[in-house]
Amino acid sequence: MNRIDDGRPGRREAALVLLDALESGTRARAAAGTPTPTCVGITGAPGSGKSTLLDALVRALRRSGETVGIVAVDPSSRRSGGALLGDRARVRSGAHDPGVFLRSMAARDHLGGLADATWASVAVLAAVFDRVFVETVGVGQSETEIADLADTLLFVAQPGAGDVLQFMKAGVLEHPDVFAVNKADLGPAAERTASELATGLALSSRGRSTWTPPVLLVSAQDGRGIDALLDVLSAHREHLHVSGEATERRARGREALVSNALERRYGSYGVERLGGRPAVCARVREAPEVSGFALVLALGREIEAALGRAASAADDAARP
Ligand SMILES: Nc1nc2c(ncn2[C@@H]2O[C@H](COP(=O)(O)OP(=O)(O)OP(=O)(O)O)[C@@H](O)[C@H]2O)c(=O)[nH]1
Ligand SMILES: [Mg+2]
Repeated sequence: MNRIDDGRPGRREAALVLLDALESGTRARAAAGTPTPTCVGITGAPGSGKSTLLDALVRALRRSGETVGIVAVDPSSRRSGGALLGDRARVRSGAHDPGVFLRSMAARDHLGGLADATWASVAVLAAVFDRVFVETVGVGQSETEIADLADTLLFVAQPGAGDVLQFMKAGVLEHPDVFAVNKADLGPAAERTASELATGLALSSRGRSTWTPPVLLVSAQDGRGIDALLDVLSAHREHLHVSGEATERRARGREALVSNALERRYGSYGVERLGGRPAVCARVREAPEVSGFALVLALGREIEAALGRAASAADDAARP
C-alpha cells in the first residue's frame, strides 16, 4: 500500500506493475475455483451510520471466521484528521485483530487521485482478505465511482432522510443494490423512511437487472437486522453469479475505471489521441484477460507516444 501510494513520478509505473500482479493473482485464484472476495460499497449521507453499521457487519463476519478489509474514503476533506481518527475508532472491531484491516483515505492525501487510490487499495485488499468494503460519503462523483468499483452497492439511509420525491430527485435510487434504513431503534420514523424508499424504487426505472433492491430496517446500535442484511448481501452476490451479471458488471466497471484513470492522467485531449472514451472502452473490452492496471499502463504509453509525436510535429512546423 505504501508503494501504490507513492505518487512521485516514475513510481507510478512500479505501482501499476505491482497492482497488475495482484489482480492477476486474484484472477488465477478465481479460475482455480477458489472463492474471491466481492467488493461491497457503502454510501449514504453524512451521519447516517455507515461506519457504525460497517462495524456491526464486521463483528458478525469475524464471528463466522471471515477476514475483512475496509477502505474508508472521505472525498470532501471537509473533516479534520481528528475526525478521520474518530471514524477509525467507530469501526472498533479491527483494533487488535489481524483479521481486519482499515485504511482511511482523505482527498487531501491523494490530490487528484482519490479514485485511483481507492481502486488500487481495493485490489490490494482483495488479494488478502475474504471480504472487502468501501465506505464513502454519498456526494456526487464519488458515488458513481464507487458503483464502478463495487460488486454490490449498499445505501444507508437514516430515519427522516426524505420523501419519495426527494429520493428520486437526489438520484440515490439509481445505483444501489441494497437499501438499509439504519437507526431502526428510533421507532416509527425509520419505518416511514423505509416505505418512502420502497415507493420511490417502485416508481423509478433501473436498468435491465432482474434484481429487485430490497429495503431493510436495521440498527447498528442494537443489532437488529444485521444478520438479515448479511443474508441479503450474500443473496446479491449469488444473484450476480447465477444471472451472469457479475461478468457484465465487472466489465463495465473496468471500462469506466480505466477511462477515468487515463482521463485524470492525460486529460480528455490525451484520451482523444486514442479515439476518445468509446474507443478506449472498446480496447478494454477486447482485452478481458489483461488487468485494468496493465491497461492503464499500456494505453497510457500509447497516449504519451501520440502526444510526443504531436509535440515534435508542432516543433517541425515551427522550424523555419
Ligand atoms: N440511535 C442510533 N444511532 C446510531 C446508529 N448507528 C449509528 N448511530 C449514530 O449516528 C452517528 C453517526 O454514525 P456514523 O457511523 O459515524 O455515521 P457515518 O455515516 O459513518 O458518518 P460519516 O462517515 O461522517 O458520513 C453516531 O453518533 C452514531 O453513534 C443506530 O443504529 N441507532
Ligand atoms: Mg463514517
